[in-house]
Amino acid sequence: MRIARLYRYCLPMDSGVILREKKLSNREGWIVEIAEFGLVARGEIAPLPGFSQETLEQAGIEAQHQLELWVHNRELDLSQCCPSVAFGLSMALFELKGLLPPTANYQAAPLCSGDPDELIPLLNEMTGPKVAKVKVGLYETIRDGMLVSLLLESIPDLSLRLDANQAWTLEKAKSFAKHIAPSLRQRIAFVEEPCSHPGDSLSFAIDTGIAIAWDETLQRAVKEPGFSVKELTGVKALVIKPTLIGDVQTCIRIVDEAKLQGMQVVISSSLESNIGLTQLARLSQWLLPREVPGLDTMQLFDAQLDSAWPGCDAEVVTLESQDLYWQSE
Ligand code: OSB
Ligand code: MG
Repeated sequence: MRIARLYRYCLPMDSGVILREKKLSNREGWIVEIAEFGLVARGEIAPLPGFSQETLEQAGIEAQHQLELWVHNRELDLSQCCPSVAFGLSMALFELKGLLPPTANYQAAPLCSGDPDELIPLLNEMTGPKVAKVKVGLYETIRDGMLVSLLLESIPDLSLRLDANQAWTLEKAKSFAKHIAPSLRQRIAFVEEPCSHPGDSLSFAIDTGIAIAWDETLQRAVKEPGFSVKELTGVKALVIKPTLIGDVQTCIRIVDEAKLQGMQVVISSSLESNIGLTQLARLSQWLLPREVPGLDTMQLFDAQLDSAWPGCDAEVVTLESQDLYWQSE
């Protein structure tokens, strides 16, 4: 017999500058729990305000509907679901079928929101590849340029992933590049989405020799019928945020196609709770064992569900303390 439950969680957090326009003080989402043959699996469905098109309520209704089909042994068509629901349900099903290997990659690229005094000691302690992520495009390009140059100059084996979230015009992006000495530019692993128009981002990469990555552009492209990674050439890397992309199978296809194109792929967080984040760490270890994932977002949370994320001392609350919204008969 199949059993399903849907919890609605609410965890205090401070998203800070990570979400530019829409600061969050609580993260809300759904945890699905499915059970069959004495095995239990979970998945997280957490549309991200300002990024997901679906609302929390819409996602919950859709998830409940799919779970009702599942408990009645009906075939699910996750390709018809919104991305967060497709991701959470497919993760739970993968886990239940034993298809998601247990080993996780908890190594994360530390996320810096502007203060180098915080980041430098942290980076000096890092073992393994020294890679960090810095949000740019929030302030003047000269300030971003100085911060990036300072970090690269103080830590010679550091490489940086920068993320502008489409904040720059081509002109601004080039003005940022002017503040980075050419000898430092190859240690910028990539700039995610430098410009509001993808074409301008490609021009920036060609003109400055600084590599770029797609994040928002990939999210938009996968929604097009007949999407293929081949359409996205000209970038060094793809950032996959599964909650914003869709089911696990689609994420696997993107990884496979990107590898064929010689592109780097980074699995990244959409501010899921530690439950979803741990599954992303497992997905990254499974599909991209040599890649540092972009999962340094538990630091923004003031509480976590059921168990602790490595190194995170936020209060642990039980899943049962959250709202059990629906369960199967
Ligand atoms: O801009 O990449 C982003 C998290 C939520 C929404 C958008 C973004 C992010 C992150 C996640 O930056 C952390 C990472 O990618 O390392
Ligand atoms: Mg990004």
